Amino acid sequence: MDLIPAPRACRRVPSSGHDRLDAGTLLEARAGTEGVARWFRATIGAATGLPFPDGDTTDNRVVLDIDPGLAPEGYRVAVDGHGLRIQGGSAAGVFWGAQTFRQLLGPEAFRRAPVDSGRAWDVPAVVVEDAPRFPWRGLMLDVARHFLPKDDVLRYVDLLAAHKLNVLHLHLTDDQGWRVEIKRYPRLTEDGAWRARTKRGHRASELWDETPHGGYYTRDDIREIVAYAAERHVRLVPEIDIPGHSQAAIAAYPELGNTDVVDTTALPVWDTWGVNPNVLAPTDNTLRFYEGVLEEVLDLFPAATSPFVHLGGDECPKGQWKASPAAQARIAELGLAGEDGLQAWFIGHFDRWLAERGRRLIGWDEILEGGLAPGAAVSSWRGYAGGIAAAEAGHDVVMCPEQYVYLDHRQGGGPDEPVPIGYVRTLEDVYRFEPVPPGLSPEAAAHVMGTQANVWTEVMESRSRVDYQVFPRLAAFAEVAWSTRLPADPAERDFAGFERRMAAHYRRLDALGVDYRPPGGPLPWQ
Ligand code: TNX
Repeated sequence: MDLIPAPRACRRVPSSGHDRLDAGTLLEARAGTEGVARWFRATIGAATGLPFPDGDTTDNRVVLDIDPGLAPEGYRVAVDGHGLRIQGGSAAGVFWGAQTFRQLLGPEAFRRAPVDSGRAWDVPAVVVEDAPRFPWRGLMLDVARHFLPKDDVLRYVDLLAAHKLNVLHLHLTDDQGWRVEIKRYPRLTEDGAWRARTKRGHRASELWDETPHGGYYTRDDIREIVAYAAERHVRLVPEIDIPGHSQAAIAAYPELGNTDVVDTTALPVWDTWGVNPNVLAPTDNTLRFYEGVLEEVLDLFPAATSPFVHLGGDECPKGQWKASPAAQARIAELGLAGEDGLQAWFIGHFDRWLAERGRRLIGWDEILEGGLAPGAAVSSWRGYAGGIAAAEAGHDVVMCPEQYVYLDHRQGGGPDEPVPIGYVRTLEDVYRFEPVPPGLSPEAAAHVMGTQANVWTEVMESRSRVDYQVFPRLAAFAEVAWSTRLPADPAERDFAGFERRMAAHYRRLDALGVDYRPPGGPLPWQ
């Protein structure tokens, strides 16, 4: 059956006689599972061409049911002679069970229409019992460096859900583009969403693509993404990156920058990569501006599905603050510990501001510098160290060390690998990633909410290129994030066994139309 991610337990049972889907198969959606039933008909119904009418009058039926005795996201799929049952501890659990059920049906169940409408849909007689290891199983998409159109984001929600991943972190702003419409500051997208040209390649190349690049999500686009993700039990984490990585905002509203040391009216939306010196000025005007932005962000991303709001905090060079008399006066006036204190003051302000509105702040591990704000959670990207320090201090943590789960890094060492960023992270490297570092005390380990893979898109200008970088590594990552069966010691993980199961998973990805990197290496046209 080659399920990915591997479930906690899966056993074969004697065939029951009711382990086949056909035109007469009913779908009984018990209380609370109506959304899963909609997904089931729209997805498995479309792939099989079967109607799954509502009903409970025959044993030839699929039952969706919530069993509060199961873990919140846990599920049981039983094909054992009492109808086909998909039970979960919550609607989310039923949904993950339905995803497993789809894998049981074979790769054709991942298409959008039947390729052989006369075929039988046998379901193997099994009982699968399963529950995730971590509540935070995520992917970050950088839609700022290269805009990913709304339809592609919706498709990624489906791809995450198919791998039982439940967090999509959208990196919505950066030096090279602002991607979310903000009503009260229209220039953020009128000006800030467009750049004149794009640097091709990473460090090695000095070529620019002279074609303008841009795009942004309208408020209705965001609302659609939110509703679509909610139906698939994927939580969204919007990221508005401050106080660094902000040149697109400064290009649109020059007063946000350090105007006493740089002529910010001359700054364009940035057209190159790296760490940018043009950072936000530590003024009340900046705080009020971003409160205005965040009010709209909170309105667009409701608390129920976006309890966390990411405020970046990464890679903020302090040179302009050092040189700026206004910034130095601010440091003195507030009695802060130098420029690091100023960064902590920014983050601390919004930590309180978000808490007052029932949300939690999360930021990259640089927010530890100058003192962590009381409610803040940390995305640990520069290795484990920031995450360990935060967890030991009682803060929640998402482990996403670049050494394992940066999917912009190359997948192989060959010269023909299409994306040249930095280091090589193979499928096996990802499979051997352990989110909880050894030696963490049990209390600190309880603060590891989970893990996410990050996709920075400097050199991914198309959906196809993003697919190539994300897959197949996301399948290995999903197993790490979900499965309780993987040994904590990475050396003991059965990578060969995972690769054997991947043979079936590549057929699913083919049916889904994913442009993954083939096991033998890049395709000649990549
Ligand atoms: C570091 S990870 C960054 C990104 C880059 C990435 C490239 C992080 C919080 N900041 O701005 O895109 O490296 O790998």
